[in-house]
Amino acid sequence: MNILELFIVSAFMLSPCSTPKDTAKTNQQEIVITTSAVCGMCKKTIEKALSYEKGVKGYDLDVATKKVTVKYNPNKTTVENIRTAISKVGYDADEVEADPVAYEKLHGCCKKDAGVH
Ligand SMILES: [Cu+2]
Repeated sequence: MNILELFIVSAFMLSPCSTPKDTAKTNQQEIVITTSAVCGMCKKTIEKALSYEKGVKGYDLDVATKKVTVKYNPNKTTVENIRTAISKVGYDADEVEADPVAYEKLHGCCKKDAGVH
C-alpha cells in the first residue's frame, strides 16, 4: 500500500459516519418487551434479573401494561439474551415463553392466570 492509498483509506475511516457522537448513539438502544408480569413482586423479580444481565443499562417495568422498557448496549448483549433472562425467572418475554421450571416456582399471585392486581 503506497502513501496515497493510505491517505485515502484514512480519510475514509475519518468520514462523518464514524464521529464519536454516532458511536455513543449506537452504544445504547432501547427495546420494549411485553412480559407476563401481574404485580409489584413480578416487577421486582424481572428488574432484578435484568440488573444481573450484562449490557443492560436501565429498565422499567409497567405492571399495568406488562411492558418493560430496557436500555441496553447492543455491543454487549442482544434482545434475545434479554428475553431469555426474563424467561429464566418465569415470565414470558414477547414470543419467548416463560421457562416452565421457573414458572412453577413463582408465587401463586404471580402466575399468568392470576390477572393484573
Ligand atoms: Cu407477581
